[in-house]
Amino acid sequence: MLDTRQRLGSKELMALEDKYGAHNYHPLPVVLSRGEGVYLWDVEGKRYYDFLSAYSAVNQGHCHPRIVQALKEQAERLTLTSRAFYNDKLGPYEQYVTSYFGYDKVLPMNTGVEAVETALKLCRKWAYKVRGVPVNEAKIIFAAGNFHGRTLGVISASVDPDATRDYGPYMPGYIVIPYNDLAALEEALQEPGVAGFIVEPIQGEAGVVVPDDDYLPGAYELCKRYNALFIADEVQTGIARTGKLLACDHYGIRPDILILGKALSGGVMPVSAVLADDEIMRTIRPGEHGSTFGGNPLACAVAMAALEVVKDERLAENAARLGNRFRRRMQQLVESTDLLTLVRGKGLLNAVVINDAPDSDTAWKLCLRLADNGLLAKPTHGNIIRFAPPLIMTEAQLDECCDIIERTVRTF
Ligand code: IF1
Repeated sequence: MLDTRQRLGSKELMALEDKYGAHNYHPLPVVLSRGEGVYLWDVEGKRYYDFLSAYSAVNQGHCHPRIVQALKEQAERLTLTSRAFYNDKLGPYEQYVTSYFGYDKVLPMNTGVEAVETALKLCRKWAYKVRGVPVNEAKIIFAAGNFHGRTLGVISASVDPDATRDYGPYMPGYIVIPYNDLAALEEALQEPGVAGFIVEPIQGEAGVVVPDDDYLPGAYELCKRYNALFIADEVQTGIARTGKLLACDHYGIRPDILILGKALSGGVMPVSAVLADDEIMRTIRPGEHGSTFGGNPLACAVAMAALEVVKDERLAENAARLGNRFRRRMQQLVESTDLLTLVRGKGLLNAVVINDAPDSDTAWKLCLRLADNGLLAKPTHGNIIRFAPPLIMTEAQLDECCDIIERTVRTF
């Protein structure tokens, strides 16, 4: 049975997904079966450079040997106890991750959106227990263009009709303001009951939108002035992706609540975390929040290895250096072709904008050609392509990838 399945080709495998899986995705027509470092292979054996890194979950590269080793060793000892009991990996991991990021405490979860929900619940708890907001009157501010995940509580803050259509009614207590707009933030913070502001330091789904240099420090200052929590969703921007350990490090600000996911496990399994100091974290008490899998020993072992790799292999430095190199090359390309209008990003989280309408299919078609030429990237909107390779890439590999992109654009 297994043998026959392994021999199926791309066409058959795509047909199976089409027939038996919900149609909630529209993937590029590439069926992958193996990954190593910056490379992926499809079932026919064709090799690609990965320029998505599973939406920045695979910052450490595919199947990193140290992370996989940690996974194997722990999988053979103990995988899950639930939080009904203590386990011998959780305490050491909590000590490690809090000192790594500089917070009093961590609340371990699994997916990114669960960590976002956790942060929102923490913010509300803090509003009632510490700030003294009257019960059920807490409000949280979001920035338009946000992407924080797919739960009802989180899509309620989305301005993307694809995320919200026919999923109402929505969560009350949210205020959505324009991104990169400090005046709008200050106005919203003056509303009664506002307890926090949640923001992505760089908006991913919106098309790798980097705010003005004074935006995040200014937003942090405003939150302090109005006694609201500054909550950073670094699920995508964190863990060295933008050239610093956290994107907030570029601006010298330390969020009151920090949300991490994706690369916290190097893409090996879902591991997310919410970090905060005691004044905030101690407002949640036994029985008031949790999950079956959060803090499981397998996740703890994997996350510790994944974070060690980030430090030991100096991935933030590499992302910063390669990012500059990438944008320099892309800038030259932008200036010498009519197809592209601009490149933007930080570290190895970048995007190029195509000279076409947001609802065109040009980015999709270009991504198909890139795949033909051995490089996998994903459109975000019809006219934007995100480029986010694993952070372990070498300069020589990056140059080769720039050559592929350049050749593909010039012959498009
Ligand atoms: C999908 C985008 C990326 C995130 C931020 C929380 C989450 C995400 C800042 C939730 C997740 C994903 C999920 C993925 C598409 C994707 C994405 F294009 F939609 F915007 F990465 F750029 N906060 N991002 O970016 O994390 O619960 O998924 O673990 O297919 O939905 P999750």
